[in-house]
Amino acid sequence: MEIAEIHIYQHDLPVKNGPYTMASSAVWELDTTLVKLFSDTGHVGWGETCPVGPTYAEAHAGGARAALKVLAEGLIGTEAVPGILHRQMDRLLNGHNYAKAALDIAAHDLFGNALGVNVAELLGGAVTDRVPSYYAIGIGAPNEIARLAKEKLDEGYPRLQIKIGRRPVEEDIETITKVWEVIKGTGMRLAVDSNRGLTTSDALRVSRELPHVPFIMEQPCNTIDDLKKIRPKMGHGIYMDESSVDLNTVISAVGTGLVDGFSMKVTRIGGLTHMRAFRDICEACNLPHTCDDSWGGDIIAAACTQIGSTVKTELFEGVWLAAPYIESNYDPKNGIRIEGGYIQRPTGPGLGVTPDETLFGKPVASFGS
Ligand code: 0XW
Ligand code: MG
Repeated sequence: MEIAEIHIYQHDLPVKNGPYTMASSAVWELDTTLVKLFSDTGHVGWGETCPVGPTYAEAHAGGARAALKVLAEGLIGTEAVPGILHRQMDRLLNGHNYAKAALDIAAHDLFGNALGVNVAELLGGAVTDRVPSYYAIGIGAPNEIARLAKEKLDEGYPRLQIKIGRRPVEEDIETITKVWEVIKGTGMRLAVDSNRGLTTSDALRVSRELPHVPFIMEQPCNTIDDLKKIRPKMGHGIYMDESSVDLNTVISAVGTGLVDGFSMKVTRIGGLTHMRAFRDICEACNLPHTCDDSWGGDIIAAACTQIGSTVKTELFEGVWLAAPYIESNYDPKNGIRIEGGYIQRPTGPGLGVTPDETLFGKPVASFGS
């Protein structure tokens, strides 16, 4: 079974009740890229990649499409099997994991569709069809963030992430304190994410002033060297997010004991092939992690949900989806939704979702047709 056609689409995703705010950016509308693969056997697979603006990571929407065009030309005639496709992509282009991820996700969807098998089964098998999610609250005034924390607790979310950074650190400390007053004793887990936005001294201060609050600090500072500096003095666990750009970095961070877990993005690491290896490295070393992406519609959401469903329960920190910030689904029937803080996993073949492609208009580029 070979890849016969590749089509690339662009689609805008406005942020519901925007903007979505982080230390690194505030975003009102996201520019997503979809790819559709056709095999010579007539099977179809969809992939997607959607950087959350141009400053969150070393990734941007135009860059994804430019890289996809370089890749697509050389992939026509390649075996439509995820592992083989990945090696061929690496022969054609160095790096650009977030673009390769869209094709890797599409290859999993296509392969699953061709075999009549769900992607979670291709990835080793789901441990649950009710996949835990977590909610991320953007940067805001302490009282407002505490109010939203209560709302998300009442909705049933098992975990909460709050954003801090790039403002007086006293306001961050007050925010965490007020959120803890709301969720203390409820069992809701807490992540404090500064999206690279704290200095090393402010990261240490947040930890030092709140020894009684059991949160993990996600990507407190900008670089791996910063994390190395604060690591021995921190009273709280550190999870790596933006700095974990590939499997080599993950292996090194795990091997040197630099972090206690990861907030991992499927597209940053290169798609489901690498995400599966990442999951297995974490399981071997008993490290917790999430399965997320930075943004995206139903295709990304389904990819995160399928791999998330395969993670060992005790190590799983949940799937973050942009769904609460998006007006509607690509797939009106089986589209991914969060209800009561959990996601019902689609169990049909492939990713289990079928987008209404009229939403995407004409492809911006086509290869092999
Ligand atoms: C909360 N997220 C998973 C979604 C945003 O794009 C950022 C990200 C994070 O944890 O940094
Ligand atoms: Mg993060």
